[in-house]
Amino acid sequence: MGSAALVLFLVACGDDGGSSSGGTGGEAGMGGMGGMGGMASTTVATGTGGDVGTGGAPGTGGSSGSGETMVNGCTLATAEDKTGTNPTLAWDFGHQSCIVVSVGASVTWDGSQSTHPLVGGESPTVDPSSVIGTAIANGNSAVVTFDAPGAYPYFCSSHTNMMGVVYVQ
Ligand SMILES: [Cu+2]
Repeated sequence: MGSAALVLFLVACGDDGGSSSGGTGGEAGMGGMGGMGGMASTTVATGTGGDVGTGGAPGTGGSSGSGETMVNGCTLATAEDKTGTNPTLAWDFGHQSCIVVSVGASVTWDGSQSTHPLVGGESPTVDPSSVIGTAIANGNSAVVTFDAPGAYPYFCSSHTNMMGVVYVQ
């Protein structure tokens, strides 16, 4: 009984040893190839990292954009905050206005559209694509609803010193 048990034990050990040796050898080989692949990937990744660093440079260029250009006598920094309202602007000789409104706001220019035709653009150049060019004019006023953020310069086509900008945020 003792000998049989020992033989069975040895056979069992032999089987296990053979199986695990073969398996370990295979895995080691695969692992080696994987290691080489990993090194190649690491080299590529390092190169990509360099590109990301280069990408940081344009960010510096963006900061130079903080030097805000004056348009129609206005800059966003000095514009009057009218957010949350639908403001009415007095539209007459000498008009100069720089305001900030919320997206969806309606702005009314209260004044004769025959004497002072409201147009969009940087005075004295009309921008035919401006939403202000589609103002709803009733003769004594014009109303524009601003549905998209941006800067909307405008002026009077008869008196180009009547001007301003509506900043929509
Ligand atoms: Cu005018």
